[in-house]
Amino acid sequence: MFLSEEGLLTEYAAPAKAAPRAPVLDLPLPKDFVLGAATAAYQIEGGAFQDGKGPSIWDEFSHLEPSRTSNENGDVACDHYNRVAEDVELMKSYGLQAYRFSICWSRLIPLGGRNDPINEKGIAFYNNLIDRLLAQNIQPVATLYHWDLPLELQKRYGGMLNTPQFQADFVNYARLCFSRFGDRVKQWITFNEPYIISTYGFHSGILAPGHSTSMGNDSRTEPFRAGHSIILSHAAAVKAYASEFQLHQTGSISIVLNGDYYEPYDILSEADRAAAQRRMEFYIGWFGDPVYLGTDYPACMRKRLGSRLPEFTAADLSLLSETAPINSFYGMNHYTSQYARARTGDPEEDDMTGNVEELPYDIDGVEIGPLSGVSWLRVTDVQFRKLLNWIWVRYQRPIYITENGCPCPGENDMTVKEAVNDDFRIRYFGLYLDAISRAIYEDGVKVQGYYAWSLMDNFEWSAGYGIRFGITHVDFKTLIRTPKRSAFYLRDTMKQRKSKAAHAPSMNVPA
Ligand code: GBH
Repeated sequence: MFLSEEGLLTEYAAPAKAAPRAPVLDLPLPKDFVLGAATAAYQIEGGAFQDGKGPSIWDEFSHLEPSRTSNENGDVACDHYNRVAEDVELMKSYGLQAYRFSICWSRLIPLGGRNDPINEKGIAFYNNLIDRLLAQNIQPVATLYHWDLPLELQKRYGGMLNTPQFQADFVNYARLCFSRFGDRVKQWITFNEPYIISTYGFHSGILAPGHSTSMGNDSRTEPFRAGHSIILSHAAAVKAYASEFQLHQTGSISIVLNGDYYEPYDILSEADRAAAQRRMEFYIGWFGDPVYLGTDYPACMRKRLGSRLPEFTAADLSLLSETAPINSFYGMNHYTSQYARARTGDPEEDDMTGNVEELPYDIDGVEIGPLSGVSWLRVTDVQFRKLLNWIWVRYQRPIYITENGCPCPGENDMTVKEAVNDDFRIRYFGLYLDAISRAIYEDGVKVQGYYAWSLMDNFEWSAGYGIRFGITHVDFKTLIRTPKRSAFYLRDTMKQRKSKAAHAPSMNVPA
């Protein structure tokens, strides 16, 4: 076991060097474990100019010249906006019990702000989706913000760079969603992946609004300002939900954090072991500590970032500590893991990592896992189990896996016939579900659901349509949907795993 910089006991098992990958065992899962699939509005809906929708920062970003999204955009995407009935039928055939989607803010409030008009046609679209889901007994899980800020708010006051304005507008939008959909939506997620929003939106500039030092922005401070706005807007929305809606609507609310697990590059190096812990605190603790513990940013961030990191006022801290316990689950997006190596020398002036180098192999050159169809994603199911433990120990909340999945190697160059035989993805799902089973039954971690990313191939942000995460193949010329075998694997393995659960050792949940 290791101590992090501020002395928190954080690591459970000794890091394993790339062990040979085990076969999928279809290990048991609890009877009430929830199988779902996930999507995001801009990635699937299309209908970008339909029925009074206002533009979002993604409508602008995906039309920039030269293109920053692989010469593609989400104007049509999967045309889900016009194909809801068909898509809900697909979900039904996959035996899904939950569907996680995101709401496009600028469909409901085209200009986005608290004094701007509401677009009833946008509300009607989500009402129809929700009602169709419930008619098939599929639980709607709604994310309020999956990256598509109303463009007007970016222009009006800089969006997330203006904390009080953004917070007020976000809470107004959240209230609208709770009041219109909360009679039927019982699991709410405020923000998807604040780390990615902050770092990719305001540091590397790979995602909208595309700020970076090379574009003339201040990437030393902007990511942390954006993150600060997200945390405080989340907390204010949670407070609004708890005080105005939760009593009669009886739903739950939380945030979704993503993050890799980091193994030390050199297990024998104390500096690398500390670097691995620090990297996770800079990634996950940045948001997890204020949101779930109701405390300040991790001590290692305060120490290393100095004035780059905004301060919470006394009122902010009391809002955070008041709302922390209301976040009744931990929403985890997780795909892969890496090795962390302590950098020597001073960090870059806009460092986001705690001065840590990230690598796919360790000191012996052993790769952390097999490469999928995208360069940043390797199959690392062993580390997934470790991350589940890390989160459970630190935040003590039941976990929902709100996204997990991968593209198969070479998938985008395949014919439909080849693509539906997605053995690589099936194996990935199988191993990651086995890891969940071990975390539950061997480690005592509470994991309550698994939402595969993604229901269908879709607009993969800066990568355009070339990277396919779907359990459904989408032909982007004809928009024809074809189920991949992994969709039925998920349905069937879930049944099998749950029937084994009766014989599984009882859950040993630590106090
Ligand atoms: C999730 O982000 C998103 O929530 C979802 O919308 C997305 O479709 C899904 O993952 C699959 O990517 O191009 O090498 O710079 C996961 C975090 C952040 C991981 C951006 C990939 C790009 C790496 N992602 N990152 S790179």
